Amino acid sequence: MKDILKAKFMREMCATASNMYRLGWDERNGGNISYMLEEREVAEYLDTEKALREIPVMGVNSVEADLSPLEGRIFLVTGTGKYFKNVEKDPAVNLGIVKIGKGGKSVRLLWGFEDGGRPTSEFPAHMMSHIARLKVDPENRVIMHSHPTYTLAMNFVHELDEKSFTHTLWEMCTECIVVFPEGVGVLPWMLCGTSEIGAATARKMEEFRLVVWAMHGIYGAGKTLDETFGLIETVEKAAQIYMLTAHLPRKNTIKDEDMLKLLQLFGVKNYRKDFLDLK
Ligand code: 2HA
Ligand code: ZN
Repeated sequence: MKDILKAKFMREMCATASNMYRLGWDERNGGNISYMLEEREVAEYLDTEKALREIPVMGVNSVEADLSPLEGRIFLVTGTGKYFKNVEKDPAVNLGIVKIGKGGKSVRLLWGFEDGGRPTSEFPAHMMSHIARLKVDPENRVIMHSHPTYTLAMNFVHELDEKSFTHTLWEMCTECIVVFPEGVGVLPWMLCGTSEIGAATARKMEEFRLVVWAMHGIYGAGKTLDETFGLIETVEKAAQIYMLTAHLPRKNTIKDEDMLKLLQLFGVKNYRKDFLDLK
């Protein structure tokens, strides 16, 4: 068997967690990532039938979550209580590879969580989001949760309706509307680590790859770690520009007609027309 610490998926996961930490998005144990792996890629490194232990699916407390649509699927996932700061220097303690068990009520640990750990407290929200995204995009592989600073700051001073929040972000960077043309979903403040927030996030994920958890953070979904990171990074950049300018007199703006020209130039058809105010 090959050395799993050298696997491309492992190196990418470590680099992503380090980047997110250094950007200040994931203080202490904030944030979590789950990355669905193909059985054949994992089989180069591990016996995918050999479980080290069985772990019940839970959030902060036990939860009601039906993960049966993911039965047999394998995820590389960050651990509960673990710090993104430490993932790269000790992946085998801070990360785990789990296979969703029969009926979707527990997971089988194939690798990692070497100090007795278990998947992130947001595991139900992640898995329900995977189920929702896979229905609309069979190539989706990644769910990522983070606490990006300016996105959070914006939650405290901007209206939280999806149209208005998305429109402001689109106005802040020329390419925002091309990067997330479907807009950004917004959930009100809710208790985290529960199946309620998991189900609410998953419902939004049928429509959006980005879901803001008001005054908490953001969820992103994508085909790769890079794509998902890039989505959150783009929202965060736009939110930063908003927060740097919101208190100053606005002299210029990117107009809705300009946004439409961008969509046409990049051939983007599936955008939220109702989030634009076109004459
Ligand atoms: O894992 O970010 O939302 C810590 C969190 C919970
Ligand atoms: Zn969080």
